[in-house]
Amino acid sequence: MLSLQIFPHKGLDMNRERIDIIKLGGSVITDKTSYKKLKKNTLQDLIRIISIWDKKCIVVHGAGSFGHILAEKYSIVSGYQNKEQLAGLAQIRYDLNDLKQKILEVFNEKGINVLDFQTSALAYQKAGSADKEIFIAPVLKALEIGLLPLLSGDILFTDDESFTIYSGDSLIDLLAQNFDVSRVIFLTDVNGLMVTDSTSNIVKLLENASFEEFNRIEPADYSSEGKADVTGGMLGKIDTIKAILNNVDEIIIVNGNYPERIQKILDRDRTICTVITGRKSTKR
Ligand code: IP8
Repeated sequence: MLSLQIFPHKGLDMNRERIDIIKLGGSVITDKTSYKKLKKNTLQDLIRIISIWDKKCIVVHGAGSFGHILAEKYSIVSGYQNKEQLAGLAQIRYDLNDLKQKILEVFNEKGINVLDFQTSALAYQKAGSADKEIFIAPVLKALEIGLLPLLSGDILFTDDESFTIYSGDSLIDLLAQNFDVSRVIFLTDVNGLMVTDSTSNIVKLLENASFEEFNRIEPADYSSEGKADVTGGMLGKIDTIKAILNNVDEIIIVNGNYPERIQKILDRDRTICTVITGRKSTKR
């Protein structure tokens, strides 16, 4: 008779190579005002550049109009309230798969060995805890053997509310706690973080900030475009960025509609973007 044995994880190298995490923002790869509208050309441009990235990386994509529109309609962020929400939940998961499939297709066209993971199948939130648990070993192993892991924001199951929205940004925070991450690059539809100068009241691009400087800036100082987004848009990013900064060298926020800027970041050249130095950086 065949007997099954459970082996401890072999080959999970704790002194592993440092990685970058790239977030394909939902607002840059989809038209957020139009249900399930993909910006195919932009997606192709971005993946063309990612396919020549000089380092091991994980790609996380946002949901854009494949997730946020129905998430708002069915109040997914509030957790389980009524059974009508289940139709919304199932449809959003279906739509997210659809978006992921479209992204995978473009990676495949570029000959990249990309492998997708369903975030909600790897992560869970236990009762009475704000922290999420993630089963990281499969992602780690995929990276180790040379695959490019692709994950996304998702609807996560929880003990307390049954389910909740889990943004790709929060997922990146969790990944940064578990991997040795050098840079996190947010590809968005804005040039970076806009801040309002408290004396002149002029809104300008924040080009560089240290971890300490970034923590001193009050949320009210950030300029917001006021776009509807169940995970809070750019303003909602701020706290997550502060958390991620604890575990990475650098966070870069760059406009994904300008592929040449991303190319410059890849080449470590200066370009229009926001660069925030993390707590772990040796460059400080
Ligand atoms: O677009 C949200 O992820 P995000 C996930 O990264 C859903 O904020 C399902 C709306």
